[in-house]
Amino acid sequence: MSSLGLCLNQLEEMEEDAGLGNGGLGRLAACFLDSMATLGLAAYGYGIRYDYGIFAQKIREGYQQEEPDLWLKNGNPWEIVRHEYTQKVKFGGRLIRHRDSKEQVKWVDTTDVLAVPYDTPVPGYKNNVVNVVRLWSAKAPNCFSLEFFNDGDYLKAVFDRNSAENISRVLYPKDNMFEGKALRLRQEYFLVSASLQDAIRRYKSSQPGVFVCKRESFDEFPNKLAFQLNDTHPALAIPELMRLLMDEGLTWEQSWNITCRTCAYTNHTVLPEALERWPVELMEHLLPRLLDIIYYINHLFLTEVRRRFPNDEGRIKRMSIVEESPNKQINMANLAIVGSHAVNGVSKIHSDLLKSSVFKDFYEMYPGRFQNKTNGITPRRWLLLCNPDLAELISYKLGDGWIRHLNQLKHLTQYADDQCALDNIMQIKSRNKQRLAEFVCKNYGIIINCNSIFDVQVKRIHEYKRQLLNCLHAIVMYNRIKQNPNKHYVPRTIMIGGKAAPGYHVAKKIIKLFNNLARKINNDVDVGDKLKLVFLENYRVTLAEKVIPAADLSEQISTAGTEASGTGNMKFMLNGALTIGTLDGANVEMAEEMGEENMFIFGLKLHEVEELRSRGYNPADYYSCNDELREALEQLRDGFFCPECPNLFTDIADNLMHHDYYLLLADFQSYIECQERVSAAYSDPYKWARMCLLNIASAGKFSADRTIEEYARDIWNVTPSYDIIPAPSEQPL
Ligand code: NBG
Repeated sequence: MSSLGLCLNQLEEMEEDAGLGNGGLGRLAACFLDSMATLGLAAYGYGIRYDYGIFAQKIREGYQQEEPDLWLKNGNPWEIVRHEYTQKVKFGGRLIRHRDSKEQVKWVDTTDVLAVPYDTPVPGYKNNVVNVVRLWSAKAPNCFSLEFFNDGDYLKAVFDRNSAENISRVLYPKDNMFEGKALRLRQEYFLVSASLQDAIRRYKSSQPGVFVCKRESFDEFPNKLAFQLNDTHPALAIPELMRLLMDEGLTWEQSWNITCRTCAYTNHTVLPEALERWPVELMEHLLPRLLDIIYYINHLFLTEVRRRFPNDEGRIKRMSIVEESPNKQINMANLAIVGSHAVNGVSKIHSDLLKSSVFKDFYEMYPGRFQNKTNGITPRRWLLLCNPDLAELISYKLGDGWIRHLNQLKHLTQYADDQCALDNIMQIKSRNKQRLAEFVCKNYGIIINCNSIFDVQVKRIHEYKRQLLNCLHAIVMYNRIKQNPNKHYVPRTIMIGGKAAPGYHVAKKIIKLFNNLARKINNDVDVGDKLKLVFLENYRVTLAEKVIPAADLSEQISTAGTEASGTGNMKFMLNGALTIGTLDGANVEMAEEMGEENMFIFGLKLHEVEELRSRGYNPADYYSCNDELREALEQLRDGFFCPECPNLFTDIADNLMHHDYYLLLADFQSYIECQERVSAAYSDPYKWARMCLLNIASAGKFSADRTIEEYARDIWNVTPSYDIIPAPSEQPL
């Protein structure tokens, strides 16, 4: 590289992120791939090779604008196309039944699309294991639109190929939100059908590179394979596996037995607007054979429910896979539960909530099916790679065993009162902060005070995550400084980063609001460097790697009961940032690990949220007796932060004052007081440093290696191995 005059670091900066997911869900899968390879598990990650990943976010005049993410424009040296494993995926068509058989149904006159796999290696950590992530790209077969060829309309036939190839064109940019678009359903089926056919092909050949079929019997299938459904997006795997097995000649009963023993479902949200419900009409049109199978699964299932719970039609209605009103829809979560042998949530509180509310009926019917698997993150990317100085310090103190066995971090507690170790940690933090400050100055032209608290909230913009509560705190700080400019304040830099779904107007307005607050506050001479606001444009993995190691304070402030787990929370903890948070998602278990005295906890607890809502929540109760809250809301309402368009934020204020579904006003006072405790703690550098160290020392549980060990033991029935296998160069020929 250097002989070519190229600098490796510069080249690394130029490389595009593979932004093939929206937020925590896809990123979790990426961490799991790293852990599965490191634990020596033979695992494949299947997905779609989108031409366009998550959009690039530009901020213009404070507003988010989306630009297409053509991540493949300069080529992608890490992948290799495997034409030899191309699969055919069917759409549309009609069914021909053989008498009344549920097994022998022909799906004919389909429009077929080819799925072409591209493989990217996933190396384990220094163990010579390399797994693959296999992403499917859609391609029209040569015979596509044959009728037009016959009509002689050659050009139309060629242009029409787009409709097939559009399947892998673009990632739907909504996080935690369902949108019932036909193309999205086609994407989900495309992924599922190609991946299952690929797995069945591999099962049958049972020897790498051998194409002739060796295994005839499917008896061993559930012992050799496990399909872990990452939310319901691939839940069509259940009827599709049924279809493929019956087409192989198995009976319904044999196929159902294999399907349920092979599939398991992870739920990642309880937000009702995120739960997938596909219109029956759409399925009938696109996937008639699958709908047929779903109907029969539902028929057998409801028969069983009726037998177990006689005369309980309410229960039947709630549990049915096919919902009748308002429109006929397929409830994908119900389908996923019925067709799986294990169902899990992603943190303790979330898994309990599944059992007590969303899936209560299913829990009563199948109590043994429900589990918890608390999320984790890979310590290789989220410490070793992104914070090399801290990694080196830890290895210097403890050796490098922590890289594979993150629980060893607990031995850091012996340094909790070691001034020298605490100084080292804070020096590393300080250098990381300086690097981030340089980045912020270079990219946004804002000069920030490196002695201020770096107070960071980076995640998708969503009302339930309450970036608005953070904004209210910024307004309160500002008003206090203005009222009393000469008082001493612990300086802060509040940074928010994250993308809003392009059609989510409220989320987009929250971005605009924060940018307007920044404009006003950052240019006020009374404020100076006591308070600065920075919006981190185009938040993505590569930016997270710069921001997280430099953070002092991590904002995890969702309404209790809404964030399934969170994984950003764990990344901050591992890098020695302290958390201000509610008892929601994995925050609960973080507090358990480090002790509540090492975290800034505020706000309503889950049972209090439930009580308040059932009592009837009235936001006016809160602002009428809170002067600072009322002042902030009035400023939003009357255009104080937007003189050029004074009504811009009126709807935000009105919504908070009259509806406030996520209870920001109820948690406001508790949040402000908690932020005061943060500032006080930061003024005591020794205390703060000690808390940072104890955060790092307690982060062991949140290794994705621990999570994967639990999946392996409790769901997949496989045994991890920390063996180092011989490198290719060491293997006998
Ligand atoms: C998200 C949750 C997060 C959780 C990740 C990974 C969806 C549907 N859910 O709280 O909102 O950390 O999944 O489990 O994207």
